[in-house]
Amino acid sequence: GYEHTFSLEWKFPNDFKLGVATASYQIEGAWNTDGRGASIWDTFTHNRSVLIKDGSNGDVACNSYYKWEEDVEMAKNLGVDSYRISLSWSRILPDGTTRKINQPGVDFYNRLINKLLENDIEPIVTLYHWDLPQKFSAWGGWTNPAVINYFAHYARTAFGLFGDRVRTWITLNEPRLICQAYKGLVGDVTSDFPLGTSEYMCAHNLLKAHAEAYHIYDKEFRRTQKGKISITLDFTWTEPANSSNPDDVRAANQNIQFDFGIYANPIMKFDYPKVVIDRVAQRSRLENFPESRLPKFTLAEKLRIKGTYDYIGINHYITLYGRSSPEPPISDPHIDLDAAGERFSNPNWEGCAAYWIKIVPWGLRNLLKWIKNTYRNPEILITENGYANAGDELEDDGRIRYYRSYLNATLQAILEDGVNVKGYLAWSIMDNFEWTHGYTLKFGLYHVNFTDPNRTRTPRKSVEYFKNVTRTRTVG
Ligand code: GBH
Repeated sequence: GYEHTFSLEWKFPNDFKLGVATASYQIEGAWNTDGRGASIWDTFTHNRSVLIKDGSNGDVACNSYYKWEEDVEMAKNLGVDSYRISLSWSRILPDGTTRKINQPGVDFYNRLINKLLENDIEPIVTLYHWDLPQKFSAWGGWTNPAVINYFAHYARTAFGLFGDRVRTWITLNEPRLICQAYKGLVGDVTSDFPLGTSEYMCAHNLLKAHAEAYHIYDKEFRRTQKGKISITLDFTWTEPANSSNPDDVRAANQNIQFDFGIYANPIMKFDYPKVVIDRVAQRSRLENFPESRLPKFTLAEKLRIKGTYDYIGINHYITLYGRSSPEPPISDPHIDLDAAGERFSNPNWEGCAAYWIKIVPWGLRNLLKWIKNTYRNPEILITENGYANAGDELEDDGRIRYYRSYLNATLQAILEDGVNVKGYLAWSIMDNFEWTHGYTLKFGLYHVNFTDPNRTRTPRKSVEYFKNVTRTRTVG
């Protein structure tokens, strides 16, 4: 059953991080200020604005490059323990491929990190949240293994510059999205590699890049900086449509392995999941490829990737049902055909302005239990979870219902299921540039007025709710 009882007795443990999350391109603005180099998102939004719902871009966004002090005050007002940011690679290393450091960009992050610490708020820092330096676009972005060493250099640079004050690092945000949407949905990247191949080349390179960053931290910085480092994966929970039907159970698991296991297994176990290796090999053979479209790791590479996590970061928004369906016929290769299975939502679940987000708190609880059981109870940090409005309303009772139920599911997972969840970061502290949805979807606890040059922030009703959570450390 999926009973969802609320208990006001339950408290978030003292060391549990209650926080909020942001990302550089979505909030900073100042896209060509103070020496920042261009990223694939600048180019994409400028050249292909028809693909952005409202034709907008992140040139100004929330203007947080200038309004960072106010952002920290908002975080302080919310009473959060942690504030997740991402670094803009091209603000620090404008070209991406040279050692030249852009000091004003470094100064910006120093000011922000220091201000957070002065206010007793822990900065949680993501190295890469999709804004690849433009230079790499023509190289094929992450489908090109040459990017790995440049990322490693960037990671080392960031640890050296900020690691004396950062205790929680995230290498990559949602590699699946980077790879599966790179042909247009996630920035301007040119690649001739066809779908069905590119997703796997990209995943392969990202796993190696993550592992390099981890080992650099481990070898060169951990002893003095004493932090933790891992990756953030998105997790769409897929519940078997009929859990007493073994075919549905298998189909649901297969979808989870193609979405999540493809990254989690090499890092938390060893190599890609067997079902992914087998299915891509089998379909590649039927498609007449000389070898599997899924690249192979050498033994040395498998060992280098294995264990590169101090915790696991999870972004969670979506629960779907999964059921078995006939093997898709052989046609143009695509990772979705390799994954097969059929996924669907329940029209009775309460939704929000983002069509893909429904309020299904038991999905979070089930996925947390699944991680515990599948990967020997790792430390988990929920690095994003959130709800969207479409309009300018400040009375956001839906968001309050959403946060309350997902925070409660998190508590149930900790207290009843013994899952080792160490934090929950709400997406997001304020409305921001929602990628291809532009400013049409508003995920903020704070409303931002994007027609006002001052980008005025106004607390929504949910700010009061969240303050009560951080004050009482209960779901209220
Ligand atoms: C996260 O992933 C991101 O990390 C964050 O930056 C983002 O703001 C947040 O979620 C809220 O969306 O209409 O075809 O684009 C987002 C991944 C992107 C997956 C939108 C679902 C909807 C399908 N999501 N996508 S589409």
